[in-house]
Amino acid sequence: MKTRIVCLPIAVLLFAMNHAACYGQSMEQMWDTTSNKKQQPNAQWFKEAKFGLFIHWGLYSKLAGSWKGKRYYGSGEWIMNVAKIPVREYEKVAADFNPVNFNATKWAMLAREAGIKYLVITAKHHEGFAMFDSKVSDYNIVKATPYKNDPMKALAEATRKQGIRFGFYYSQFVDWHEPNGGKNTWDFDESKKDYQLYYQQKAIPQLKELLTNYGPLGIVWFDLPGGLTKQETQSLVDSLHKLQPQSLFSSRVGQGLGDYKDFGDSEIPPVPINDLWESIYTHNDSWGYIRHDMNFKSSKEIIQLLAKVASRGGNLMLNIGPDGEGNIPYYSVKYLKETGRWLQANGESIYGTEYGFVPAQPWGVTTRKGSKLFLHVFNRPKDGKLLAPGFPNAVRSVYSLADKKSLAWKKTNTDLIINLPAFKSDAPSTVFVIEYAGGAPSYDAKAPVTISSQFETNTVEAIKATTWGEAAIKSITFSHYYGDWKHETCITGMKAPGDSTTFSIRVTQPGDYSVILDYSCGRESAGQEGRVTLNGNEFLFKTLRTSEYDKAAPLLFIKKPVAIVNFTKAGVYSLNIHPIQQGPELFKLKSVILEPM
Ligand code: JFZ
Repeated sequence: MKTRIVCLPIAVLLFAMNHAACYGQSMEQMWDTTSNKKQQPNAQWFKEAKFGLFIHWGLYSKLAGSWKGKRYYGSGEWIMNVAKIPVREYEKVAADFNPVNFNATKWAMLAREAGIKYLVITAKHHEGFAMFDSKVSDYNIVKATPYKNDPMKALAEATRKQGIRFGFYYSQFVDWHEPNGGKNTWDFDESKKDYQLYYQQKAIPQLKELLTNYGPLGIVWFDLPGGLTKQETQSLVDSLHKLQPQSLFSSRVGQGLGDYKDFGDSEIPPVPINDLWESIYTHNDSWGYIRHDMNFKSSKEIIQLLAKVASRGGNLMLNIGPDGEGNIPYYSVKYLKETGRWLQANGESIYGTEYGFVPAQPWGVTTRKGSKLFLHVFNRPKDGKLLAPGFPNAVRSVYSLADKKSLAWKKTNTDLIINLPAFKSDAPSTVFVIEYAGGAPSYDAKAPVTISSQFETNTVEAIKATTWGEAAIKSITFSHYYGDWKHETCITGMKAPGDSTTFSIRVTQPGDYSVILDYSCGRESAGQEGRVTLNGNEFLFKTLRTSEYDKAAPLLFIKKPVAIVNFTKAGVYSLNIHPIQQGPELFKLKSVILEPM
């Protein structure tokens, strides 16, 4: 799993940016992020939904990240694999699985209150246990637990009552319980497995049960393709789509045959994309419940994440992990409700929107619907004058979304400057609306990055770079604990003076700015000299060691000031970075930060 996953983000980036060849071929089989590009007849709801709830719930939820007195961190639903628990022992967890506090109506009402439009729950995860009434295998919640009920039936009904689309996650290939299922190597010999038999006897019949017995499904969220050729995958997809032609299949069905693309945790495509796509994040560090995992994202983080994903044209599906008794963690309930309260007032700027044509600014991001551009302001400019650059259209009106109060504005060429009212600077996101005339201009990925003294900090992200020679923009993948994958887009491969990186920046106020490089640098790379050129000045720096790249450990970054630059006038400048000598890669550069002095 680990060796394969490093390839995925590269492919993701390639797909988003249309770069050259991907080195990973196994990724195509395992972590498929491509979609069939076919117009799905029922995709509109998904395009408009923007906010989904993912639920990982299974026997692992009962284990809660502990096995035989030992605690595990990271992806809790992987505990059977990580602790190499034999099938016969793991099966016994079912005898104690009795989620008496599960209440489908409560869960669905929470989702509704949170502003969720679709919900996807694990019907069967890699552990192989069916959380539904299955005639195909007795290893299911009705037959094997004291609970004896089918919570999926109740949830399918309850969500529909709340107007929420319902869907199932199903691990179609990985099944650690079955002798012929994928990836249990501690009980079974992988080379002796007959995947076809497993698909015929368990995965396909169970998927048919799910697509037959639970009413219309918005989504079937396949996870981890494997063991099937493209043709076999095609016939699986066809036979299932016959049961529910309206249902959308996730890209991890494999072989490019999914109806929409999925990105992984902390992975948002760096530039807007038009196709159907979704980013999945988990609320804390694990997908399945872990008692000792309290690293929950605040409602402010969730709201900004949602806006950021929407500003690139996608959906956010946020995961929560209920415990083995059926309780949703306290902070998930709390922060989801707070997110819902924000959406109550500001939903118009999220639901049904497309990416905004004004690229990310130091103050925040934009979304668009019809002739309205929504400004999601995370940081208020100190003087209250907000710049929306790249705005060729005539402006009809500008107002606050919450109270509809109109605001004064001024336009100079394609710069629109809005006088913001006072508002709470620590609000998660304050939304303003511009109603404009004419068609939406296209998104300019090459627009210079705004640098303004009205903000404490201005970040120029790696994705904005133009690279030369061997320098390249890459997504680097690593985890902290286990399976909690992080992705950072960085500039890599700067090994010689010609391997350089250029950013176009637009400084909106003259003055002194500190130039800070945000990078990661291993032992081999540390101690090399590089040069920043900006505004006719050259600044030398020497790289500092942060950490070695290891996909199973945190990748550490340092924000290192390397220069002060004085701009005597506002304007567009070119910022270049390169090594001064040939050597190992200078560093992995995440961003350049400019801060007014
Ligand atoms: C897969 C599963 O293995 C995991 O248990 C969970 O269900 C998750 C939703 O999906 O894991 C992945 C796969 C890819 C990424 C992250 C988690 N990724 O690319 O970031």
